[in-house]
Amino acid sequence: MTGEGTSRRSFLMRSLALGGAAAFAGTGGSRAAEGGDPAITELKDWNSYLGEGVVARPYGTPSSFEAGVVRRDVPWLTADATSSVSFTPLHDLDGIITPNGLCFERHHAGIAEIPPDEHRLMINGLVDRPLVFTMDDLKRFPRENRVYFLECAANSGMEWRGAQLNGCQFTHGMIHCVMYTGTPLRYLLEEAGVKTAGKWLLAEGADASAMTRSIPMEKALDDCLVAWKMNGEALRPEQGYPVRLVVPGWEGNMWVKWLRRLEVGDQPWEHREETSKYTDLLASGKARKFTWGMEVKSVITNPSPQAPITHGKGRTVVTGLAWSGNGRIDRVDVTLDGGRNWHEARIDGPSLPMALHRFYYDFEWDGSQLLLQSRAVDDRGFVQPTKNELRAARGDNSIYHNNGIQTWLLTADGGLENVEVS
Ligand SMILES: Nc1nc2c(c(=O)[nH]1)N[C@H]1C(S)=C(S)[C@@H](COP(=O)(O)O)O[C@H]1N2
Ligand SMILES: [Mo]
Repeated sequence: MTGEGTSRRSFLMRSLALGGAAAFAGTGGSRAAEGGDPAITELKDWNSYLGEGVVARPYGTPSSFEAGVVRRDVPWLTADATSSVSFTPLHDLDGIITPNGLCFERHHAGIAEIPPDEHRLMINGLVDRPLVFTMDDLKRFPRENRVYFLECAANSGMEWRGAQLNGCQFTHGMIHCVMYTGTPLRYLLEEAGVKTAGKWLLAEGADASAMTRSIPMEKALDDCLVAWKMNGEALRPEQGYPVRLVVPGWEGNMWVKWLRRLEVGDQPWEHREETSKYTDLLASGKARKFTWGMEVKSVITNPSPQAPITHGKGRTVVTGLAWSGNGRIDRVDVTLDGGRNWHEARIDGPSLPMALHRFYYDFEWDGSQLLLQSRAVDDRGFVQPTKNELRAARGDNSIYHNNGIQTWLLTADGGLENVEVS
């Protein structure tokens, strides 16, 4: 086909042009050593033994050399580990999908271990037919596959008043992004028949915290999923096995895990998680409530305090993540000088609404001290604010919904520190 030939040729031309433009001087790889590099010339163990056979590892795990790539907690943040949080190691990951074993966890009463046969999901309240579903029942509804980020509203909460935690795992790691498989919540509600007065939904978990949140009916009927798979396999116990609610673009607290009950009502329930918690205390003493949407945000994941530059000056890759509960990310800019000059970063990989986006900025580091920041713009035109802009609008009592611009100080030795530029 001529069309194909032409497009392939023009692709080649394009990549050649890009290659030219992106050529770096004296970087990337070293010259072949005179006497030969022992890493190449010497016979290694692994060249000479027969390795483990298939199914030696029936469920595969990462290489032992990757043992440092793990969730971490900040012990002083919470009184104990059962009502606590662990953080995704964002600085060790690439692309937009979080591996299941590395998704941050937020539990109010630890991890519930539920045998799927014994699990039930009930719909009651203002419905024509109260219903109970087994897991088998749920799997007979039409399924959808969707990639979404889940961000806890408290992500970056410790950073409201100033730079505090040293690493993007801790400042921004209450987020993950996986592909969910499940059935639209709408189908289950249609089966039960929501009465005209039914304007709100209460979602309740089966864990010991019996966590509940009120969700407006428009959102429930729009894009929420009742999901039982993440990244193709069953939900992990940490993420709500056997079934959780997916509330795209909205704060993580509403994504009820171990979902056991959906009650239809005519008004919100005003439970703990939407009054005493997950409300934003303003300088006036009034609190904003029902601040569901997660606003446009980004962070540079590499380099960062846990991932310093070890290669010295020259060719350097800056990468990070951007996301918005409003939709897609249109643009990410990176600055090396604390916001004086901005450069458009390259977004690579899928650009999906309410999912993480991966960006890159390639540059030649001259070894000098820099102030690195990223700033995202979403497809609704929202621009990520500075932390000062955020504090001017909301005061400094808040914990939740900090989407301010993050700054890393890069020093001449390649190390990085969490700082603020005011
Ligand atoms: N049943 C139940 N659902 C829950 C929670 C919980 O403790 N119990 N924690 C909530 C909070 S505050 C967040 S941020 C997300 C965290 O989801 P994850 O553990 O999959 O990261 O789950 C939400 N759903
Ligand atoms: Mo949360």
